[in-house]
Amino acid sequence: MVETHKTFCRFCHAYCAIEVDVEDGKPIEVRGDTSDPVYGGYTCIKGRQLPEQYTTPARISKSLKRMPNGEFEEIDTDQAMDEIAEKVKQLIGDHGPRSIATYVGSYGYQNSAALVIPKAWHKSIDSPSYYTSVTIDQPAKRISASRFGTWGGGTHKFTDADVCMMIGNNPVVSQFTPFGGPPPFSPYARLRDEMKKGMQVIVVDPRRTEVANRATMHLQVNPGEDPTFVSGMIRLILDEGLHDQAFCAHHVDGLEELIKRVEPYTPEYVAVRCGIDIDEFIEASRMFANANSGVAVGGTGPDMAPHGVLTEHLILTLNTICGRVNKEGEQVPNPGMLQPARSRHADVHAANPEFGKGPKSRVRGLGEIIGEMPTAALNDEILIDGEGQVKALFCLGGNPMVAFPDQDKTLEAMEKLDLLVCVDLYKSATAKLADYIIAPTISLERDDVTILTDTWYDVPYAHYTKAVLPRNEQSREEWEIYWELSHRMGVPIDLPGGQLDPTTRPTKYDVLKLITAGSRIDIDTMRDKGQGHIYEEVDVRVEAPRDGRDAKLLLLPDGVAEEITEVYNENRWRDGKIIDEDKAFTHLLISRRLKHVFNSSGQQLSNLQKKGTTNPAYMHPDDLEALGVNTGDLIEIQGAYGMLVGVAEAAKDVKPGVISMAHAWGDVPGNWGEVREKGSSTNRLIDDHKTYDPITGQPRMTAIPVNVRHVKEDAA
Ligand SMILES: Nc1nc2c(c(=O)[nH]1)N[C@H]1C(S)=C(S)[C@@H](COP(=O)(O)OP(=O)(O)OC[C@H]3O[C@@H](n4cnc5c(=O)[nH]c(N)nc54)[C@H](O)[C@@H]3O)O[C@H]1N2
Ligand SMILES: Nc1nc2c(c(=O)[nH]1)N[C@H]1C(S)=C(S)[C@@H](COP(=O)(O)OP(=O)(O)OC[C@H]3O[C@@H](n4cnc5c(=O)[nH]c(N)nc54)[C@H](O)[C@@H]3O)O[C@H]1N2
Ligand code: SF4
Ligand SMILES: [Mo]
Repeated sequence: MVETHKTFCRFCHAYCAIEVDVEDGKPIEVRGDTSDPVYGGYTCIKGRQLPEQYTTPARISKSLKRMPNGEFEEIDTDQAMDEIAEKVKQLIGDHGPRSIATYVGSYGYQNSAALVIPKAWHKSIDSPSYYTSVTIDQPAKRISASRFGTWGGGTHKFTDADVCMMIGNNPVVSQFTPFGGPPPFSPYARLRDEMKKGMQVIVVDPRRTEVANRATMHLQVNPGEDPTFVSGMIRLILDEGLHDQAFCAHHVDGLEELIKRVEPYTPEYVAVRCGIDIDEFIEASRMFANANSGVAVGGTGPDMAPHGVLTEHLILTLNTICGRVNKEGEQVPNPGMLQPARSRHADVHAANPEFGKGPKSRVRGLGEIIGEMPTAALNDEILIDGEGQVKALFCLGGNPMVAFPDQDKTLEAMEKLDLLVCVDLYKSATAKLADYIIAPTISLERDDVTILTDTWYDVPYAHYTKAVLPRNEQSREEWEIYWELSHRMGVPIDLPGGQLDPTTRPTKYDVLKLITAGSRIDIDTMRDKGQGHIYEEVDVRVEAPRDGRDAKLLLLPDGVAEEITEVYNENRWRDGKIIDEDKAFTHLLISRRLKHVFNSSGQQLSNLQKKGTTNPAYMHPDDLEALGVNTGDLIEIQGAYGMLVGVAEAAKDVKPGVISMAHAWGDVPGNWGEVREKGSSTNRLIDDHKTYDPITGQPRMTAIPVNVRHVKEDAA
């Protein structure tokens, strides 16, 4: 008997509405749910592999404990949690609560309680050592918005806009767009539909990406030059008076000084430095400014490059001076279904920087940002002995060994821990080093609700899914580890709707109810719908400004003016070579995503392996020819801090002088010989203490200067 269930896919954060056929308790097929009012039946190749994810023998379905001989043995999960809780108590007694750390990785984001419960538990035990992948991703967005101030009415949405400019963002592959870009599903169809209605799309990327191929204009910039590009655009728009002068007159602060600061960024200067055609730059600037609606968005490209926080600030500035906000009387397309209802006004919420306060890191002058500790400092917090040292790490659906900057240092750190607990579906590069691997309750076995994507939709949509399959009794959800600890240690977990009962195991529904207490639409209503739904009755309009609210959007908060000038004064080039740490380099290695995997997830599944088992080093054919390298040859990529071996692949879409390579491949260091089967970690090239953002600590993770050399096969 085949039963069909409606749910949503949680292989990635796009949360596509799907139907799953279940036969004899096992998932056998996944299809897009054509009845869903937002997703309309879209799926990708990864989501369609959920049945194999459930049945693959590679899956960890029983918890494992590392024995003194180094081998893993199965352990009953309650027994494992008893032992882990004892160890945590002992470490807190000996070294204080800060010694207990959590890192929530990308699979924590697919569980709608995993970003809330661990954080609440950390607060309860008074341990600031709470880390997530966001701080090695795009923390620049929240940091820059927090010191800029926010417009009460929100910014323009994608649908029906006249223009969309994507800077280092490739949603056709990544399904990820920050606010104002195409919503995270069916991105190609969304672009096509809007372009048919007249939207002009500008893509700024060193690679002619899948989204660039469909765009009105593609500016193939040099990597790492985004602050120059956006400064130049701001200059041109202000110079030609194309900005929204009425909006600026009332709501921004620092315009005059900004005009002076961006003055040197002439079109001539920008075109040379970014390696683009001057006329195209001018045309794109006017195209963006002359539109009535639509915003510029940045993806991981600019955010991972040097000055990522500045670039995001400049993008906010660009959108703001062009007045791309919802004004009084206009509709707020999606005010968020899973958060408390609040009115929206045509005024500014004053800047309130989410950094520079709270606990401090022990290294590089860093400290808490956006309410968590910076992940780029976690290795050092483990490695540096003394007061405040991290001794235990809970790693929830993350893979530090391939995702953290500086792979050798990460290995040293993971090995130094007194306790490493991974909640992982596979024996990943990191889980292999763990003391315990706890079997995770996988998506189809869980209730979840669209909290993560709540404000990503252009319409008031939400989806609550019940578990499709019964849960594997030995498994635990990512958040549930903390309930287990709370239960054994008597630590309360306080949530918006009240305390989580430490005595009786709560259901996921109980937990979600407490997390979403007071939300605009109750989760019971969502659950009763049985599928995703647009809440048409939610119609929020931007109201008149409130009396006495005269805060401004800050175009030049502390340090920004100086940084704009600092970028201008930088000179990274000498004799046609890029200089890094006094050495000369020929190429810049940039980050990217691959359609058939989600970071390191998916590399284990047979249909996805057919699409490739390595992360090729994509280079322009002319560059390969100059090096005497053919597609499929091994190349050595050497940076100032490390080296990796990759498999070369010719790609005309990559700008000459650039290598485009995905991260989160490879294994623990020393996997040279297996590069064709496992790929290589680009984090071998990234150091965490030389080129990093002073606020977020995020190292340079793209635009990395490197040299390339052909490796003769028998030498590998
Ligand atoms: N050089 C470089 N480094 C980068 C980046 C880059 O572009 N360049 N990108 C950064 C970014 S944006 C991010 S988000 C991070 C990602 O960093 P991480 O989140 O640390 O890395 P992932 O590979 O996504 O780890 C996901 C883990 O979840 C496991 N998993 C798979 N399915 C399940 C499941 O159902 N449940 C559980 N519990 N686990 C599961 C996988 O086996 C894997 O070990 O990497 C960052 N690092
Ligand atoms: N299929 C798939 N989807 C994913 C993931 C995956 O691994 N696979 N990972 C997920 C994660 S963790 C995240 S954070 C999101 C990220 O989502 P996106 O930010 O859209 O990530 P990418 O697709 O890598 O697009 C980044 C683009 O930046 C360009 N770029 C690199 N360096 C520079 C630069 O210096 N300047 C400019 N202007 N551009 C540059 C690259 O060529 C690339 O096209 O994707 C998510 N979605
Ligand atoms: S884009 Fe693919 S992997 Fe992501 S949620 Fe949709 S079907 Fe799943
Ligand atoms: Mo990410």
